[in-house]
Amino acid sequence: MSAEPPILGRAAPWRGILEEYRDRLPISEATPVVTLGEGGTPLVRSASLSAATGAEVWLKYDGANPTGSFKDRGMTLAISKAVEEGAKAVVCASTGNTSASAAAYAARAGLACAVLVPKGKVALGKMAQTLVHGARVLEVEGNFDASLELARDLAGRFPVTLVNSVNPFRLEGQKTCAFEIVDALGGPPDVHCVPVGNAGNIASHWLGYAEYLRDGVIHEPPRLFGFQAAGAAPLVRGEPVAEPRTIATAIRIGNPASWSKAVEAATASEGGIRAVTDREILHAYRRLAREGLFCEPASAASVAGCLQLAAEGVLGPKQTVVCVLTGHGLKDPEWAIAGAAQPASVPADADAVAAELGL
Ligand code: AN7
Repeated sequence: MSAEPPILGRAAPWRGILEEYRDRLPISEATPVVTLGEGGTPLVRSASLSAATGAEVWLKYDGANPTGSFKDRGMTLAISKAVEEGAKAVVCASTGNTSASAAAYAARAGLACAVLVPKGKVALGKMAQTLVHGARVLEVEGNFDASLELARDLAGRFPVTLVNSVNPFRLEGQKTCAFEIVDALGGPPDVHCVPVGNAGNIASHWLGYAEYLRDGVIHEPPRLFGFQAAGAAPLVRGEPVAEPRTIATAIRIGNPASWSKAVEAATASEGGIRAVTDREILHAYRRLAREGLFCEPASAASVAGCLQLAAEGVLGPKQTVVCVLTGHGLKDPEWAIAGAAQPASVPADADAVAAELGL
C-alpha cells in the first residue's frame, strides 16, 4: 500500500513519523501508513528558564501533535500495525490522552475503538475528543490502574487489539521524540526531563537515545530524569500507590506498566525518577503560559523537575536541557481559568474601554 500524500502547512513537507523515520521503525512496504502528520513538533528555547537555571533550556512542544499530545507518535504506528495484522477493533485504558489519540487514529483507519477511563477523572477536552471521534467510552468505577487491568484482560480474551503502551509499537513510535531532539540540536542534550505516569514515554525516549548511541549518531546519551506527581509517585516510593492523587490527572497512576523499563532508563543514563508537588507543577504551568506555551498540568511536571534539578545543583552551567511538554493546555482548561482574574465587563464604548485599560 502506498503512503498517503504529505500533510501540507509546515515549512518543510513533514510526512509524519512513519515516513520520516521509516528505516528506524518496524514497518515494511506492506504496512499501511495511518497518519495525521504527527511529529515534527517545535523545539523552543526558553530564555526565562535558561536565565533562571543557568542552563540552556529547550522545550519540546509535543502538545503540537494532531490530537494535542505525544501519544500520536505511538498511535500512528500501533494503529498502522493493527490494520496490517487485520484487526477490526482496538481497546485502551486511559487518563484521557491515549483515548483521544486512539479514537482519532482508529477513526482514520476505520477501526472500532473502545476506551476505559476512570470515572470522573478525565479532563474535559480529552473526553470531548474521544467522543467526537466516535469511540465507545466506558467509565470504570475505579482508577486508571484498574482500567488498564480490565483492558489487558479484554484484549487477552477477545479479538480486540490493546493500544496502551504495553503494546511495543507504541514505544517504538514514541522513541522518535528523542530522534527529533537530537536532529534539531545537532547532538544530544545533557539532560532530558519528562513527566512520568504509566512510564511508557520515558522508556521510549531511552529506546531512541540508545538506538542513536548504538548507531554512532550520538556518542553520549543525555541523563534522563522522569518526574512523577508527589501524590502519585510509585517509582519514587518503590511500591505501587493504591490511591494516587494529583491535580495532574494525566499522570494520576499508581502502578505504572513500564515500571522496570523506566528504572532502567533512569539508571542506565545516570538520571533518576523524582517527585514534584502539585504546587511546583502549577507554578511551572503558569510560568510556561507567561512565556506563550500552554501545556496541560501533567506536562509542566518536566519543567517543575528541571527547576528542582537546578535548585539542587544537579545541572551544570551552560548544560543543554530539554523538557518535554507532553500535552496541550486546551485539553484541561480548568487550571488556566481557576488561577486567572475574572474578565471585566465594559460597555461598547472606546473611552470606557480605554479607561478600563488605563490608556
Ligand atoms: C500529557 O493517556 O497514561 O509515562 O492514558 O497524558 O508514558 O504514561 C497519559 C500519560 C505525560 C505520562 N503527560 O506518560 C493516558 C496516559 C501527559 C500524559 C503522561 C501522560 P507515560
